[in-house]
Amino acid sequence: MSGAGGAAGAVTPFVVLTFTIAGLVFVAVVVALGAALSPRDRARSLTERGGVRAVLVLGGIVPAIVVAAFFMLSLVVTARLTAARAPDVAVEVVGHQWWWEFRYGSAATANELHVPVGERVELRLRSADVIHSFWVPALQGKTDAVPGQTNTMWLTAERPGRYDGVCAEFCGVQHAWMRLVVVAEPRAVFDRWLARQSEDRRPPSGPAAEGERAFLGHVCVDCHTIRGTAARATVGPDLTHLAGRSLVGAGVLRNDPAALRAWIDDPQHFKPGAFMPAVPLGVAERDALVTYLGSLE
Ligand code: HEC
Ligand SMILES: [Cu+2]
Repeated sequence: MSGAGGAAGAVTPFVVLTFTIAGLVFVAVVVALGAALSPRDRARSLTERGGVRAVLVLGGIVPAIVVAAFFMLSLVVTARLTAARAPDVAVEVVGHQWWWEFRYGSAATANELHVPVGERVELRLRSADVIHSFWVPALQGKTDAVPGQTNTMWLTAERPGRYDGVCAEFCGVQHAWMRLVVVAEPRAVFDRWLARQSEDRRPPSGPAAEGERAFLGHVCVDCHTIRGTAARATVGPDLTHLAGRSLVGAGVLRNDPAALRAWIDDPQHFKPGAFMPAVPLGVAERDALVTYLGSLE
């Protein structure tokens, strides 16, 4: 058991305590059973042995105290999990078949959730299609993203690092490739990242400018947004700062030029059934496109 989040930190000691007390009770019951079965006592009745009082105390009062104590403690732990403290950062999370959209105000990104270390991050979960479930085991329990409703959860990453997450509710053929990563970084790094994400794309030059023309001249523009250009569609991930992400296709590929080329040539090879078609492109055009996408930092 290794938790790295505020929520996991509250639950882990409770789980350990529960198992410890349950273990002690188990041992006590086995010892009492052994004593009750001892042959020299068999001849006498339960009443003669003072058994009625023992049953009342050990079988009634003591368990009542233990259960009541657990109940109180679970209320305290639950209160820690749901404490109505104002969040430091709020992110809108939208589950799509089969990728995650993360919106920070006007900035949008995909599959890579940046958070500042040690701060309380509120996630407002929605779905664009079917039921998904957002789960980053090291940080927090899972919460469903349900169409037509907003579910709220929160998490806090106590240590900087990358924490893997998945969709935990079967949502169609590519459910298994609906992964995500939480990147927890110091506040200053997070602020720089967020400021960058909120900007439009930097106007490209050279082959990248050719790539932008190719992007805008093909159907890419019907599904994707690149802020600062005419591409404003929201069927697929926002690509404005694609080059700053480590994953492509919700974890199916790492983000590098070779992988981007392969993805654009044939997304269906990597994610059969995903809602991005292979778009017929000339080789020069495709390579310019990859250069362009690689420049979108
Ligand atoms: C019919 C809509 C559609 C069209 C057309 C389309 N895409 Fe996509 N694209 C998507 C969807 C949906 C995804 C997410 C796939 C997934 O991960 O399941 C995606 C993913 C991507 C990704 C990976 C983004 C990420 O963060 O994982 C890139 C890069 C991309 N598309 C580029 C392009 C380019 C370039 C074109 C034009 C040649 C294009 N797309 C055409 C819908 C489309
Ligand atoms: Cu899903």
